[in-house]
Amino acid sequence: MAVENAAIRAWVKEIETLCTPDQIVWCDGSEAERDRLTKECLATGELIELNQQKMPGCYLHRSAAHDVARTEHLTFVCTPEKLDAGPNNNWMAPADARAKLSALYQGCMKGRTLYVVPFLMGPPGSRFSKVGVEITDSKYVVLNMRIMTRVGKPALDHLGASGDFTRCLHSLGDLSPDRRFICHFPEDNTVWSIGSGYGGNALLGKKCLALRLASYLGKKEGWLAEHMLILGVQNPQGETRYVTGAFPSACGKTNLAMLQPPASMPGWKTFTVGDDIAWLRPGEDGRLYAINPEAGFFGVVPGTSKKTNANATAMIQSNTIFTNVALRPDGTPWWEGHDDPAPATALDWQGRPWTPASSEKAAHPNSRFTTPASQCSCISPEFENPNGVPISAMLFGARRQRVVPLVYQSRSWQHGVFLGATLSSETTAAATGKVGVLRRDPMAMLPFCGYNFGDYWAHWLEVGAKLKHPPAIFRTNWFRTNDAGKFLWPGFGDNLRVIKWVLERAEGKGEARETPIGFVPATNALDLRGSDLSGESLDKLLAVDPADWTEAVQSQGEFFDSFGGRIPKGIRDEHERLAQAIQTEITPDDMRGRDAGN
Ligand code: OXD
Ligand code: MN
Repeated sequence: MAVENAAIRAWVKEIETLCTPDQIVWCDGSEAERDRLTKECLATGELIELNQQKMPGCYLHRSAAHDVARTEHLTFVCTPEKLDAGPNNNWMAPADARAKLSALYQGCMKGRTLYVVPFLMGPPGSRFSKVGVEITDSKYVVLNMRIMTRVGKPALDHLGASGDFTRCLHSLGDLSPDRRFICHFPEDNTVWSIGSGYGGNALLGKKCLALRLASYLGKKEGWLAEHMLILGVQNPQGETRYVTGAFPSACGKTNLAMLQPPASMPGWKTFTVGDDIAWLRPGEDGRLYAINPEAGFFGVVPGTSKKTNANATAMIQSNTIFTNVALRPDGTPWWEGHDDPAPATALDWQGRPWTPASSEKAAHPNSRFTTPASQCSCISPEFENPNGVPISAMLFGARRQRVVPLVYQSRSWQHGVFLGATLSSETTAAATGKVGVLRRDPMAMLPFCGYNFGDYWAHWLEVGAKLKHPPAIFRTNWFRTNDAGKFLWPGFGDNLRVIKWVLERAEGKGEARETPIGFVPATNALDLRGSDLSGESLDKLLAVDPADWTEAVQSQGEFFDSFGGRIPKGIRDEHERLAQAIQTEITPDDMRGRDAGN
């Protein structure tokens, strides 16, 4: 493909000199290119063909055993001033990062092919959309980028002769975690990644461009880049409203984005606009509009079944790349939580013989599917709308066994930003490190915000001030457990019951009771017709315990203190207000027998 853009050509020349590949291939996004690369990957073993009769166009990739998740400790934001990256990011001085990584890139593509992948994030012709160009030496990355972004002509047409694109340099290097770095240079609109082939580290349009660099660009240009799904919900009267939801990785965003209404809610329909990332801008009518910058889904496989996500189950039967799932003797994939029972024998995610008696899991807990959005039967008719969809409500959700009720509403935009800023969640397998540890994850953006959280919250407040009709903001928690450790809320399709109340509240309807933390559904306000939830479980799900919240307030304060003077006053005010509201509720009996801190 002849790329005429002089800035792209000059940059490719520069990287060619640094990485010294044997050859350069310019990717055009064509079907012929996909077929050629797939054949090459089958020959090298980068892909394994799955049963083409049962699952046409599906392939399996097995990654290196130590390259299976995002590596947050090896991810850096390289701003000239450390404080601008904030305590929420690892930081390296730009010159040091360039020197360190240049030494690793030096000659790293010798014997390899350098692929140039121009890609568009967002619908063609949209003022939201941004162009990136990824240089990579991984065919697997090229094949995944073709699913996750709009590759080739749409990107080059959008860019024209401009040099305003994100320069995304990726090499597998030697795949060693000792020589693995994912460095972001916000001031140069550049990402340098080396040493990993894992999605979040290597498909640079996703977390690197569409969240870390885009959040920084959004701050400069007056918009927001968020780790949010976008869901359209149509009520039985035929009216469609849009909701976004920020949840940490592997907390069910893809399932919620493809939610199937329960049989006991006839007439309701849902439409997926996005499952992971939203770019949001104030519209001329004073509402907030969102697009999904991606073109595909990179979803967590384990747990995906007809019961948890029938839409995803159907969509991954063809044209899907599976990474690190198990392989059954008939050439079809299998994973924990699959509709079929465990096979008598299989190969596990590393290609080793596996039986149900094996002590290890067959599929890696962070195994993934990559599937084009066009295969999703509930994809929204607005998916390609260049103007985006107007957002009525925003959810901030997390995985909390205790303390946080099923749902509650903020009193205002500022209070809603505070609810997002104080989000905390138990960790999952989407990043390396211990699973199940409680950590603060503001707006589910801890691994993805490309600058200081203090400045980011101030920016949220500024965006809100521009909105005449801001979305209503809620916190949700599908993961509260009973004393036996069992989930109290059924989740999945039943989450629509919560969203129904959310949309009622967004329109000034729906019954609520005010508590120190915000508005919780009043008794009988949630539509539970046809659900077998007991009254006792509902009470537990909606309980607000002042003693628990006294501890939470203290831990929030400690967290905010770590940002020093960069915390906006509005957020401090909300914290102070919560502390006082809890204080007036608490009795000495509530605190008896508790440790301070949380
Ligand atoms: C993802 C993640 O892959 O959040 O979406 O890790
Ligand atoms: Mn994500």
